[in-house]
Amino acid sequence: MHPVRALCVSLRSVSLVAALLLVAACSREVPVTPVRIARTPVVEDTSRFKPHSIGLPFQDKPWIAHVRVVDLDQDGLDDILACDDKLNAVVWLRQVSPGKFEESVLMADLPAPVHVEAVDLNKTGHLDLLVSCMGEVFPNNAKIGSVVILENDGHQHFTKHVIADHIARVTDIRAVDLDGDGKLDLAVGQFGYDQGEIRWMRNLGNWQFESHLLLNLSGTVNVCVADMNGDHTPDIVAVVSQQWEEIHLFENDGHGNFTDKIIFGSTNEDYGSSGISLCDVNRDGRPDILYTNGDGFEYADPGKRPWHGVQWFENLGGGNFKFHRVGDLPGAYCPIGVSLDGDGVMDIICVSGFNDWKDPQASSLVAFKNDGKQNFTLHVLAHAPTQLLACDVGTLDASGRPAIVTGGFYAYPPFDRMDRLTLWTQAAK
Ligand SMILES: [Ca+2]
Ligand SMILES: [Ca+2]
Ligand SMILES: [Ca+2]
Repeated sequence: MHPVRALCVSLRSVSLVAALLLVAACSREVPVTPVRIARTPVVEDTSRFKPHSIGLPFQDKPWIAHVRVVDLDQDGLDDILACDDKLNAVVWLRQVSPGKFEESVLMADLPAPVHVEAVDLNKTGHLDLLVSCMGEVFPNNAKIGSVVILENDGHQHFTKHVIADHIARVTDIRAVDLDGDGKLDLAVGQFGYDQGEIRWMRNLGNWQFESHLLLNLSGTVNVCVADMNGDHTPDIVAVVSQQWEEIHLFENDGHGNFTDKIIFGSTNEDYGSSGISLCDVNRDGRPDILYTNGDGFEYADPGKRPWHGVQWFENLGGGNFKFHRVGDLPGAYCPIGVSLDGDGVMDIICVSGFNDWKDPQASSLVAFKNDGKQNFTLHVLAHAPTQLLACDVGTLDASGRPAIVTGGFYAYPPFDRMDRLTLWTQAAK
């Protein structure tokens, strides 16, 4: 570890005051944002969504790390992709008729897949899959991660291309043309453990890629790609957890040269950064950043922490952002922006992986309802199943209203109220 960074880390753990001093003294310019603990109104709203177990029955404790809604076969019906770390497989729940799903394994023998994205990488008109493989889900410093692309033959039969392996554990891969040559490149987040990194991979064609290092910190959870600063070039936003607890914006000059800007840093090294996604929360045309902190992996006593919750960063343009706390949620994971009422006002749903599961009233699925002016009310949608790490939304039943899919990951007791994949449908109005 770089000595300045090592100093930063050791000082960070001393106290808030010491941490504030150290950030000023540190060569890394981390903007310190005071985190106000928001007291949002809470509404018990458990009758709004009806749960349905979907997919294959399970015997062992489910380990679903990620779900993604996409119409994989482009037949007009949204489908569900999931990363199953008990099967070490990416599975496809095809929506065969509205609200009915059939599960199949798209690719097995994947080493701990934790994120899947669908994109037509080689421009054949068919959706290929970007699969982030950690090698091991639980802490491990070995170079066991891999970047895998599954090439779709047009009939949802896939050929595996291992683009990079023997690298620090990979947690997220996104595709976008970063150097402006017309080919889709990759942004890659690598959690690692003590050593991780963020890289971008230039697409040379014929499944050949050239790696470029962007950051060599451990703990990257997500990378997202969009034009964040309004200069019409795609940028990369990343959340780095572990002891860093930072959000980085990599501003792109359009040719794949990046400037790293830290737009958030917590002085709490146990802040528990657990995920980001992009959503235009205030509908001003600029993508904003949704951000959860609720990670409980690696803790001797995994569970709720009073600072866990949800926040959004308002994109002010020009690469500037304003922090807003949305509300508290112990164990918060997987923030997704969606207009639940279909009125265009962006609500935020998320799940809890690490709540106090001995308490039957602990929330596992919630929505922060937006009043249209970015004031949020916490709606508790469910208390069970517990231990949810993954969620997504789409048109997944005949109602046409947004439905939710969640995935359960049961690493710590209590092992009750479990489900592997759950579809949550809204009653038609
Ligand atoms: Ca489909
Ligand atoms: Ca840009
Ligand atoms: Ca916005």
